[in-house]
Amino acid sequence: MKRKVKNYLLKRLSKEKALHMTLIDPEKTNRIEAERIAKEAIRAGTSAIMVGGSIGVSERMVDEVIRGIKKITKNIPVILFPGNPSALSKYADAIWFLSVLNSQNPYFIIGAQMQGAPIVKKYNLEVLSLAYLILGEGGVVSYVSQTRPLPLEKPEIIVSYALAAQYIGFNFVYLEGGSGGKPVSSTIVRYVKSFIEIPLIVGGGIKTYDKAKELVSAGADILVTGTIVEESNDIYSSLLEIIKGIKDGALLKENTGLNTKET
Ligand code: 1GP
Repeated sequence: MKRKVKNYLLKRLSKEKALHMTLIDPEKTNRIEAERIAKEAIRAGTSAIMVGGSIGVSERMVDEVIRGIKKITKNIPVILFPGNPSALSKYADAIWFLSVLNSQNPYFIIGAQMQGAPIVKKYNLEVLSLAYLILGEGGVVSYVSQTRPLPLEKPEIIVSYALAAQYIGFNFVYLEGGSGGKPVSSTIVRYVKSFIEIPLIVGGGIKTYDKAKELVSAGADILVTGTIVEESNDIYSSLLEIIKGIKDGALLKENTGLNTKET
């Protein structure tokens, strides 16, 4: 089994303590725009580009966007972040093979994954298994995936899901506050991180230096930002601020109890 991207991420995590990933939604971004975003994001110091979206994304659209990104870089991995099993691309380096663990519908927990697995095999994509938990406002993805977002005032439920994910064998946990929504609180991040050893990814509504620093110092290992690259007139400066927040947060990081051993 390929482990190139996983090892790249764990190696960088062990050295830098926290990373940034840029999310590009092919429904909102064409190939030319994707090239521009990738160029600026890499210049600002992003560690990987994620490609995917919840609605209106086809395989052809994903192919186009990734081919654009690949023109810019061969060194920064492109990781699929699929909203459905028919929006996969053979041009990606890896896939977040995600299960929406708190969906109310088994299709989003294991059905879509079963449909997509043979395609992942055929395209020879590296698999990064990911427990995806939707919290708080949840946003569009919570409607699409028929998920009742976990309540922020009940951190014990969120922690229990994250821990269960680790025990089942997922390699990463993602706390999703919903694209463009209110970010997950640092209290939740700190609490979840005190229970799990696998890397913790946090996304949804992160737009400022302060928020990035706060989440990372509380224990987040990877921050994902998407909306900001769609809205900003100066992608480089906006991402540079967030990545600076991540680096400064990493210096204060309370819990680095990560199992970052390469496999
Ligand atoms: C969405 O967590 C990601 O899946 C990114 O959220 O678009 O708010 O940055 P934003």
